[in-house]
Amino acid sequence: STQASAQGVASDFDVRMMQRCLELARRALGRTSPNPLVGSVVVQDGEIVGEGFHPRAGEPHAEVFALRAAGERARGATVYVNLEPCNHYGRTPPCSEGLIAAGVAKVVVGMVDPNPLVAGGGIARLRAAGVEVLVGVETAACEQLNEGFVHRILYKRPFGILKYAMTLDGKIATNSGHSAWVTNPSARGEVHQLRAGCDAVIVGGNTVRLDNPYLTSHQEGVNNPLRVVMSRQLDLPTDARLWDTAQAPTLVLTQVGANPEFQKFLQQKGVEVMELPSLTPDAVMSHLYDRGFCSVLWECGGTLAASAIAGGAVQKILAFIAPKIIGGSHAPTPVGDLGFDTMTQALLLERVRWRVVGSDCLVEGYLTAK
Ligand code: AOF
Ligand code: ZN
Repeated sequence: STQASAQGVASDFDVRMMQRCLELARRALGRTSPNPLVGSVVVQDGEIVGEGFHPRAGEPHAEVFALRAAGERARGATVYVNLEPCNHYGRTPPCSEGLIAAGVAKVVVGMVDPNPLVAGGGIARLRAAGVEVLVGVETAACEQLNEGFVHRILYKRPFGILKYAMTLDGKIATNSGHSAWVTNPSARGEVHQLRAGCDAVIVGGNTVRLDNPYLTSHQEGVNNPLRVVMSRQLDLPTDARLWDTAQAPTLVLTQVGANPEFQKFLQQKGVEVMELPSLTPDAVMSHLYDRGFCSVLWECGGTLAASAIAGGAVQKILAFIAPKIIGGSHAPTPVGDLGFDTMTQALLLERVRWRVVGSDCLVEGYLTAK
């Protein structure tokens, strides 16, 4: 019937409302893990009568805030939400029941929740109660916003992003290790924004010694990720900026029994130190999963980057390329030895995008497990 086909089609208005959901969801950027970023809008007679977003795990879900704001005007309304409403008792009660109790007529869902506790159950529950449900509006944008959450749910590891900045001749620093700066200020600004959306940023000891980075988001009121240093020997400087934990917390991961004196020094500085039985990228990601993290940024040098890639700890690559030439036969490159001898072994990026950032170029793409 005409009615059935009309029900299944998203309008331009639906698209705009879903984009509004994503905008609302992003207000909690970097603060919701292990939960997803979710925004919701309640519409009555073509007008927004309530909005909400999920502020952090343990707090009510987006739909609850939006329904509260709409009050009685939720009856007969259409509710937009970028992730399928939940149907389980977690830290909070099921949103499916809340939507049914509020008497909404229709729910428009951006994407199905991959969480096995939900996974289509929320949609089925709503339909069983006679609520019309439209699924799949702005799905690609919804999936990208929560790619960390989705990866965490599916693989029981945080989503790993490797970010690096290199010159046009493929170097991340000069022969001497100097690297401030490869890219222009607007590219560095993008990196700060990227950090705001991540739960942790990881470097190795070499980056601490050579770059002495802050690894913060450099902006008031936005999330700073946990700064993680991987170091086997703890042969690290005493005056590193990362040991100042006033701006953001720091975690040093090392191997069992490493440099007890330095461990004590770090702890006195307020730096958390943890010994892992084996200090591999996967062991680190496993630990960060246990902490409830969704997205982790690798901002390390080439040696650690290669082992993170080889260890399956990198799902996405962001390469900033600056139109500079520095040469140097010993100048470090973004990815160290992967043990490949022929071009046929090359890791191929998928869903590749290019864009200009100031005077630099950003290449983004996804690695898939071979
Ligand atoms: C929604 N809207 O705003 C969020 C959802 O422990 P809980 O009760 O917070 O449940 C967490 C799970 O609920 C999370 O893993 C995800 O599947 C879903 N999150 N769902 O409908 C929201 N934050
Ligand atoms: Zn919910």
